[in-house]
Amino acid sequence: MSSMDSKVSAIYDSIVKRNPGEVEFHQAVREVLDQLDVVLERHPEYLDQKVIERIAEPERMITFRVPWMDDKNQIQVNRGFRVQYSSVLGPYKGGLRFHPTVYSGIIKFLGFEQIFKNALTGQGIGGGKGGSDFDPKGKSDNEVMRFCQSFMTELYRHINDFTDVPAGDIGVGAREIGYMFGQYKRIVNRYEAGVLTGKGLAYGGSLVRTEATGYGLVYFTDEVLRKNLGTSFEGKKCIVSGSGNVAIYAIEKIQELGGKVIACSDSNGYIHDETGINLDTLKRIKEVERKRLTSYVEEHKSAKYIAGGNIWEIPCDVALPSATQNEINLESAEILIKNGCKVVTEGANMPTTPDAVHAFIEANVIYAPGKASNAGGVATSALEMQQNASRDRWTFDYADQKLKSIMLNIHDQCYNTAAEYNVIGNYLKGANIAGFCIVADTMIPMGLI
Ligand code: NDP
Ligand code: 2IT
Repeated sequence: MSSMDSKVSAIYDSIVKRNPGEVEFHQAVREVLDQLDVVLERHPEYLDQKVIERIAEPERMITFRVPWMDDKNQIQVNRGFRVQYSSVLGPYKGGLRFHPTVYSGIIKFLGFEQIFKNALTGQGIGGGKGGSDFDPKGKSDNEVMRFCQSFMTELYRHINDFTDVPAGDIGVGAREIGYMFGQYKRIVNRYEAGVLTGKGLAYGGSLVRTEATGYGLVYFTDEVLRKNLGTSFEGKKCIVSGSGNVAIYAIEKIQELGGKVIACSDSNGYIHDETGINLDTLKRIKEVERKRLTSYVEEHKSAKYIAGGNIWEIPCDVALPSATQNEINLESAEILIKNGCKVVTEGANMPTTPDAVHAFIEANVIYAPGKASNAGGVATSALEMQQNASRDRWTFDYADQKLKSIMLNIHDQCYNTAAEYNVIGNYLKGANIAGFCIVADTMIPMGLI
């Protein structure tokens, strides 16, 4: 499936060799390099200047101990990470993930993708990512606070509003950002609102940041539907996997645009409701009560809960994977194709395995990679930084309009780049080439960095 030429292939092999065992990172690198042959033919300077080798090596990677006391007065030790990947376009920018599966390979895959995603937003933000193998599930509020304080007690020395600006990702929402912001402020004795994004509205947060990734994904998908199929969300059957921040606000916007979301999931199973997911119930269960999806079916008799099942077996028109990496494999892709799915746009980062992506493209299913379609979250984080820097507060509608125009702009960059390389409608190629060229063209004039 690869179109890599021998030079790029040798670069890829050396990246694999110097980052042993980090399979998700290898996968993310390969996705980009697989698209670059045509670009390197036009831009031999990228090879001469060793742009790929330089971009693939993080500027800095920090790993640290996070000791904290649980509610039983037992000491717990977790590992913290921050990869400061590329500051070519601006301060490092990217979320923090708290999940037991976190290790260097996950942080580096996310940080690497973030470079190109952030480039596509056009907002002057570099790429970074961080997190911990801490598992927030089943932890009390006090435990989460103590963990976040300990995490920031080390992280604070590596970040500030001009250097590196973290935000949320899986397991990190407004609650965790609040605890981390409080600890940062206390240590540095500065009310430096722009050091973190995704903050509460009362202390420098931006309206629309909570909704941004999900809304942005749907704005992008709406444009994909219009441009390629001359249609809209009206009457479309949609599946949104996950039931966290991205999924909830993707569902909200799809419903507003007249689509019907018939299923969503968590890591234990999925709910299927042909009458459409009830968003008020879903929000209350997940955001207020912090309960599992099983509670949903207790309240809605039209819905079924399927433990451990495969959500992609349900026939749909549009699939929006919004839970985690590699959640659509080849088998699921083939089922989606067979059932007539027309569009797959990623809310999560790298949710589709490479063979599944290939299957979608071969079957003419329109596929958009997360680095384009889920960029609305980080884009609105950059809008939050802008408000913090100018001590301004925008209305919901103003921030939402900005988000929408950024997503349309990202769409057009991908679409037009694909057209320029004679692969109209190939958002995989369009996004990867457009993102890579922005970083490469900005980096070269800066000399040997
Ligand atoms: P949340 O923590 O709010 O929700 C994550 C959801 O995904 C939950 O439903 C969770 O289920 C499920 N999930 C997480 N890990 C796994 C797993 N290993 N297997 C199966 N299901 C899993 O995170 P977000 O909604 O913020 O993030 C979802 C995706 O979107 C991630 O890929 C993230 O990187 C990406 N993203 C997030 C952005 C943001 O602004 N938040 C921006 C751009 C991308 P359970 O509760 O059972 O764990
Ligand atoms: O993957 C992502 O783009 C995010 N988790 C959001 C990052 C951010 O800085 O808002």
